[in-house]
Amino acid sequence: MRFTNPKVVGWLEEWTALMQPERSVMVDASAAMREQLIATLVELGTIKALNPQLRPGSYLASSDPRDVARLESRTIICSEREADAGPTNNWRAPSEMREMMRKLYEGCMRGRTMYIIPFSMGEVGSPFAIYGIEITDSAYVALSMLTMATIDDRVRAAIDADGVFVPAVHSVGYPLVGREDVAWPCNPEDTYIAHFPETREIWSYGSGYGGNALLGKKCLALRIASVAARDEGWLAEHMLILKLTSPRNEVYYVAGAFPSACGKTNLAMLVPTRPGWRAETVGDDIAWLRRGPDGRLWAVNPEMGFFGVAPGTSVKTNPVAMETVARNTIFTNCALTADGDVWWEGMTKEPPEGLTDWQGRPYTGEGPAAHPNARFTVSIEESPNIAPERDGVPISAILFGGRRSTLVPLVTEARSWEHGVFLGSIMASETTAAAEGAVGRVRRDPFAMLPFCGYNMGDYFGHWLSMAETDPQALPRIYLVNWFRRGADGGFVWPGYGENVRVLSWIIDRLEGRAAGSETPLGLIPKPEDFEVEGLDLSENWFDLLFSMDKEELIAEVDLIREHYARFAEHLPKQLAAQFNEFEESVHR
Ligand code: GTP
Ligand code: SPV
Ligand code: MN
Repeated sequence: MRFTNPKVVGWLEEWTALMQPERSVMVDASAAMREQLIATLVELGTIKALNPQLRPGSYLASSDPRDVARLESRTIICSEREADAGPTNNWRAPSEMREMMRKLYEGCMRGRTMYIIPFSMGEVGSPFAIYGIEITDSAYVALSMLTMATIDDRVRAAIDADGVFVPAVHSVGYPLVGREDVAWPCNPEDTYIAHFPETREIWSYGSGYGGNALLGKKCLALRIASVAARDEGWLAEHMLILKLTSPRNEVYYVAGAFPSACGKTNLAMLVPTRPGWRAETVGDDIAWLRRGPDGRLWAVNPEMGFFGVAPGTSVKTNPVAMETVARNTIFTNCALTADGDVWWEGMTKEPPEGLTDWQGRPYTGEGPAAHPNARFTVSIEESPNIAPERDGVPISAILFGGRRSTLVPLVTEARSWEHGVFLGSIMASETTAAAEGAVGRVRRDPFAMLPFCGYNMGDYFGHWLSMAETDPQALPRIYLVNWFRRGADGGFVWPGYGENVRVLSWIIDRLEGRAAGSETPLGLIPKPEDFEVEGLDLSENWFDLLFSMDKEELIAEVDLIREHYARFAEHLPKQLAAQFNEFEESVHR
């Protein structure tokens, strides 16, 4: 089961010579491979088996406390020209970056096993699949990739046949020279996650965590794929995909771009509270979208697993996720209960007695017991509610959402594709624990792609606009949503989760021409009589709390958007400058 293609063999030899692993292992999808990886990780202390009575087939991984989230400051787009990385990405010249990182990689796998992981993002054999080979010295990464990507012998054979793959190099950057291994080796001082968009390569060093290390996910399926999508006329997006069946038995597919830890997994696993509605998950993090022969935008989820946020997940908020992670799940940085199960903030109202926190210390009640970015890694096959459609679904509506305590209404409808692109381009959201840095600071995160766009974001806006050059009426309608408005008491006004079906219900009514709306500077909002709130515990002035826009704040927003747009200089499409002028006028009207 080794490679024979000279291109693949040559690449593997080059990196083996540079990184000098003690041995190498070809990763396959066999049960024996999984068991071997688990045994290795248990022995090292990276993961602990959970109580098989409570959480069969499941493990808890504890990371180094310095390696708990994506590192945006260390994520770099190494395009030949700086302008092609754009104003929102870190940029380094490829030759300079290669030279610097080659030094880091030299001997970095000494004393270690190099895992060779041929994988596919997307269905094997589909023209839309992208194949890659990740080489890594982390058994945790290898085990996680087995869940998140498609790994089987057809992928290896296809790569061996034509030598076409995205080379993805990963090392934790902790060679075993004159020292013993540790439970979570990493190298925070020298961490870099580098992308070479022109040659479609990924070089990652120093972190073993999620998006920094599982290179099929953010690095390939978003950053590299977004560049391929630009060149080939499709879209690679940070989006969930939901299948929704209405009480009239009409089926709709909805995609939604929300920034990290802003509700994609939860909406993808929606359990509707309104009678007659049914929801199923197609994808929870990444969508690849293309125009079909019918002109519609068709979406696939290129992933095979969920790497989801644990805190806030409970039987009440997300029963589908709770059922999905009931077995065969790797948890990372959750708290451990006295009886050998996991716990996190929000799972139950009160933490159980005898808890061990995510860093392995007896929990004293101070600070969170689970890390705020604690996650579960689980196959989509464990979900009780996965939609059978894997090879593309036609999207009827696209949602752009974020965390905004104020200003942005619960839902608005864009007036056109172009206006929708404007709304996507001005999205902002309060930062979360999914990346390093302060939490709760409002920042512009266009299309929820700020950390994931592999090229100039201004050009990316233009690429979105270009989708409407042909057959614009076949494209999905675009909506802005915000589940996170806060009231005077600081709490969320909107109950969210399963109740979000009420927003989807209004959206479907709009698509079917059954509901009217009122114009606002941010698009059309519902008429109160068209928006179903029966059975909700809302105050008398619910409509204002959820939908009103403060004029002063809108005026301030105009200035913030002007600053945001100024960054893109000549890369800002003219249509968006025009949209901005219209927005400004409507605010002052
Ligand atoms: P990434 O995996 O980081 O890309 O995040 P995501 O967008 O999939 O976020 P996820 O659905 O995991 O939600 C993150 C946090 O937001 C969790 O703590 C959820 O409980 C919380 N959340 C999700 N949906 C809602 C909602 O409708 N209302 C409220 N109040 N919180 C929500
Ligand atoms: C995100 O941060 O958007 C994630 C988690 O989905 S990670 O894979 O770590 O990027
Ligand atoms: Mn994500």
